[in-house]
Amino acid sequence: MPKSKNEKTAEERSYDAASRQMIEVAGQAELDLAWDRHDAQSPACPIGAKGLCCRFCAMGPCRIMPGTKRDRGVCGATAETVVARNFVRMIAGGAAAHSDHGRAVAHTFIKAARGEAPGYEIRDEDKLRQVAPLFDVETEGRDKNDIAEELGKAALAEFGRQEGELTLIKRAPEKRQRIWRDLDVVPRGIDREVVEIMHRTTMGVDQDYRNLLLQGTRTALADGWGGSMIATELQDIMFGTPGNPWQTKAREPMKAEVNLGVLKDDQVNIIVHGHEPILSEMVVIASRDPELLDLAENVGAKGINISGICCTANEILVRHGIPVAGNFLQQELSIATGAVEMMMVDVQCIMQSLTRIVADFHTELVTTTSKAKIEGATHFEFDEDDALTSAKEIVRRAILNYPNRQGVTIPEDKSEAITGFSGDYIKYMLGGSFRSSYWPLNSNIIDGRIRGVAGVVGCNNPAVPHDAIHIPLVEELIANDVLVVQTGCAAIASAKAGLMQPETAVLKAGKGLAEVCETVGIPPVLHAGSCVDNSRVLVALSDIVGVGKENSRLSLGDDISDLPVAGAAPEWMSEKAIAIGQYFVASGVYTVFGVSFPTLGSDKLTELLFEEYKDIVGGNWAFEPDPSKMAALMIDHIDEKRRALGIEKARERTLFDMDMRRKLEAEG
Ligand code: NFS
Repeated sequence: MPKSKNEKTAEERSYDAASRQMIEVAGQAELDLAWDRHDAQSPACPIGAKGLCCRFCAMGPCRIMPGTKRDRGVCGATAETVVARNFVRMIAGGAAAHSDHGRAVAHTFIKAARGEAPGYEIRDEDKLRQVAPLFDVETEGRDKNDIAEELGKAALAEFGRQEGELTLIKRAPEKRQRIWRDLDVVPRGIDREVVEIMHRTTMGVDQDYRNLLLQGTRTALADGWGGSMIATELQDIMFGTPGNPWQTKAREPMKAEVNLGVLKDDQVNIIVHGHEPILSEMVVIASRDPELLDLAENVGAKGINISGICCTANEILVRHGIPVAGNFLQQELSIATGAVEMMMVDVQCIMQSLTRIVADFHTELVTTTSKAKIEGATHFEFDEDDALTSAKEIVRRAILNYPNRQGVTIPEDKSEAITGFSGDYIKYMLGGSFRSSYWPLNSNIIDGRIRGVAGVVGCNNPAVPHDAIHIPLVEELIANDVLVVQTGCAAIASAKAGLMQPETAVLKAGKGLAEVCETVGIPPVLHAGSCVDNSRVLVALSDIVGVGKENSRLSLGDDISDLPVAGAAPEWMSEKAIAIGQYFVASGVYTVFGVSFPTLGSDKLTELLFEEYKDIVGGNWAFEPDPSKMAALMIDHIDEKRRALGIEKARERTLFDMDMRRKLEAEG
């Protein structure tokens, strides 16, 4: 099939040099990429894009067009109701994905504690003893596996819980908890909230957009403070907390290489792609097996090179420094290098198009879980009861595929990044082992060296140039003394662009931020992990509020909504991003999304999310596709919060224009 490969140049499609090179290579080979399919799908249906298409019963589908005779669905549903239904179903989808991941981790965690899952163990006992009391699990004088089994069961029970409040809600500042209780949005159980959204959005149930949004909020909170937080905490205990100085004893940041240049032309390349680290952790261990290394040598390879794509990549990057081949829009490009013996996938963000691309190469696409099979891929059910044997079998298969390699084009581009900034590690970096705390951060915010903190997270989306919104946004934020914390594909974008190196502070950060980063020895852009690890940010924000309780001189208010912080997902595409955005907003964080916004079909609903929420939940949404305007919105918000705290110093906003960027690039 002839491809629309020339509709846009590689430069217009991606900011990233390695991706540009591979887009050209793929174009010459007439490979069909996400960008081509996006062009073929354009223009997008304007009704669906604004959330105005209702397909929830067979009287329609109804396309709601406010201001015309089609201003209601067949059942009479208004634009507000239809847009709200679609929006909260996105939240349900995102929360379900994160939470089902959390559930899978809890299952393995319990087996590991019982010794029923060889290869998995409780690695971070300190964190185990920190988290267990949150679930009222006694730790005194008990063996770590006993504690872990009880903790795992308690965590698992949160999913099916029917009444009361989710346990980890109590980690939020007290004022925040009161806001939620007053609104009656405290989640009762993780699964229950998702199911209730599905119920309320079927034909003829909840037809009040405000009421639908309350349930959307409750479900999003069940994700951030429930399913995602359980995933993060149990993974840390089982696989090790990123950068935990007490656990690794290394007290050194994790260094790793990022971008397609990590693929090796003389080694067996295995890419792990998806989200759950349960399999990839074992594959990393299997790849070091002497027998398999011998086998690799026998087939003519100099070793076995594991790298990752998407959040699986982030999980093994932040814990083991395993290289990252790329973010979401690089999954097809990695195969087009011809250098990948196997792409092994589990769940989420895996494009079905991979089966078409691998058909042109020797690469084998392997699905590993019964939850996510792809027609045309090889399915190899991963047995977690005998994980290492499963992992070794998969790795062996990849090795045996090495001799089938034909032409290889691996871009040279790769960057070094310092990663693994879990909350524990940031506190340690700031305060040392004896005074590990966020107090130095509060102090630097109060004296103005650090203006505020921004979370820049989320995906790639072929609707906007790849990484090209992320990078200028992050650069402009740090140039204005805003410390940036990142997760997901956004973090990979910055790592590729070299923004996660200590020298970035001197080269690109504002004077105050650079000074702090140099003193503490951190880059101004911190990689905190995968998308479920956004829960780390919630805990960090609560801890920053907590500093003020211990020392009023260092107080930044008594709620997350008082903090000079903001969030953004500049290139989002997944329902998971909407769930994350809603739980940040509902936790009191101003959050800006780029690309497009799925409620623009209803003025009233959008007004509720963008304006009224400020008074209702203390955080609100905004939509702005331009990175510089997005930075301006976030910085203005941070300054407004500084003024309210009485710590604002008059200063100009540094506009990071093209001239400045070119100058810096020339210097760098
Ligand atoms: Ni997050 Fe991770 Fe990437 Fe987006 Fe997908 S990988 S869970 S959803 S695309 S950031």
